[in-house]
This record gives sequence, structure tokens and C-alpha cells, in this order.
Amino acid sequence: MNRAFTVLDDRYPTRVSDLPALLDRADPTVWADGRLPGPLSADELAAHDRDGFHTVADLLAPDEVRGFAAELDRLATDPAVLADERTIVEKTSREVRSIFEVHRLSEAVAELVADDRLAGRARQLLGGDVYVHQSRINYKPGFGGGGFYWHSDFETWHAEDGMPAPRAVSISIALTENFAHNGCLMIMPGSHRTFASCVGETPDEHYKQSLREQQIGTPDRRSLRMLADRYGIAMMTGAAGSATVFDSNCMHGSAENITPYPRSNIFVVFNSVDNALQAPFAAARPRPEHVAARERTPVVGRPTGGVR
Ligand code: 6CS
Ligand code: FE
Repeated sequence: MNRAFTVLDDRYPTRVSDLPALLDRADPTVWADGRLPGPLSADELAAHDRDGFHTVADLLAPDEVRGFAAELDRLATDPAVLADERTIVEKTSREVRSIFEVHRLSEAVAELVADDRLAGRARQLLGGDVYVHQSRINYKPGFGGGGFYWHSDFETWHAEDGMPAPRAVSISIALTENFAHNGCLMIMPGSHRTFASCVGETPDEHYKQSLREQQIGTPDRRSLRMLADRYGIAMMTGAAGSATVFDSNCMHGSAENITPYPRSNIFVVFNSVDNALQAPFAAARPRPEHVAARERTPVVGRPTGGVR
């Protein structure tokens, strides 16, 4: 890896120095001044801009939740899916942890992604056409489903995928109830305005390890303490069918789930078509297409109601 020269013009340097740093975000969160039409109200746009996320109480109707839960079960027990490189299993138990590119594996998920409730929100926030950078199902079984240590998604996407700017947004739709105790998503509200530059070099094929347990691209403890003191920690609890829409640079994580109550969600990342991936900023090779799409076909809109 030799990106020594790019560091000078990279506004989000990471994994290139021995010293961690907290840098101010150089880009907007809500693009095009929030003038694009879409499902978000002015209040939701303002909340998203301020906190880096907003929640939608009932993004899916109860019958849709049931339909997608059955679809998830079908995928997680399909031998062809289990044998596929898109399926990631837990480090210790071999239970399914994530299935990637789920919008290509499931027609129902593909339709949901294009629905105005998802793609429409993403277009409004990112100021124009979007494509799917990554989609996945996350399963967190009860009795010990593993957590995700603190990280900013954008840090990984910048370092390992070559995403130039934090002009991407993630939508996580709960298919089971998220309690405070079963490993819900935790976000530091407002942390999207600070880029936590991390130390350490990206090992070859890092994703094979990091998608189970991320160690590189996680901030040092002093930075995390400063961020938590500055911004606090919010817990994304909510019923099945609720969603969290969050900026790519939010500092977030989740704890292990030792309760008997499993947790699963559909997770879709939209990137602006104007934020095309380049060569990775801090990795020898880009990650595979099913983890970080390089093909930028814009999502074609679908009015809500077309799903199922
Ligand atoms: O690798 C990714 O794209 C996502 N997964 C992990 C564990 N960290 C960064 C990002 O959220
Ligand atoms: Fe993440």
C-alpha cells in the first residue's frame, strides 16, 4: 500500500498515521439544502441534520413485517445461501450473522429497497439519485449473538472501499422488537460531525475478519471517551417494523445479545451516484462487489404500497 501522497488532499485521512485524531466533517449531512421533495418532514430533516439520524416508528406495516421475517427465515435456512460467500457466520457458534447483497437474493427485498419509504428518503437526504452500496440482513440470535464494536461505517468505506465523501445513508429496519437489552443499535447523536481518524494498517482481506469482529478501523479509547462525553449515547429501541435512518459517519455499535430474544434487521446503504467509489484510501485492494458495490445503477423509484 502506498497512498502517502493522497494523505495531503484527503479530507478524511485514516489508518495512515500512528496518531489518532478527531477531525471536523467537511461535507454536509443533508445535501442540496434539503430542498428535494421526499417523505421526510422539515422537522425530520432538521433532526437528521442535527443528530445524524432519525427514526421512523412504523416504516413497515405488521403484515409486511411478517412477510419479511418469513423471507429471512427462508434465506437463513437455504443450503445454497448458506454455502454462498455472501453469508457470514458467527466466529464461535457458526450461526448466521449476516447475509450480504440480499436485494439480489430476494425479489421482495429488491422491491422494498426501491420503495419511496427507503430510496425516497435516501434521495431526499443525499440530494439526488442513489444506488445501493451495500445491503444485508443482520441476525443477532439470543443467548450470545455477537455485538459490533464502536465504529463509523464511513471510516471503513473510505479506507477499504474508496468512498470519497460521507454522502451515504443507512436504513436499518427492525424485524424483531429492539429492546435496550437485546443488543440494540447505539448511536452517539451528533457524532456524524466528527471524523475519528483511526490508527493501524488494513490487513489483506480484512473484511473476512472484520465482518465478524472488527478490530482495525475502530477508534482508540481516548477518542471514544471524548466523543461519548461530547455527544452522549442513544439507544435505538423500537417495535418490529420501525427503522433507524443514519448518516454514514455516525459513531455507533451494539452489544452482545445474551437475552433469549433474537434480533434481526434488514440493512440497506444508499450512496449518492455523485460519490463514486475510487481506489481504497487505506487498503491494498477494494472489497468484493457483494460487500461494496462499484456498479452505480440508480435505484428507480416506486411509490409506496407496491410491496407485497
Ligand atoms: O464493513 C462494513 O461495510 C460494515 N461492517 C462493519 C463491521 N464495519 C464497518 C461497516 O459498518
Ligand atoms: Fe456499522
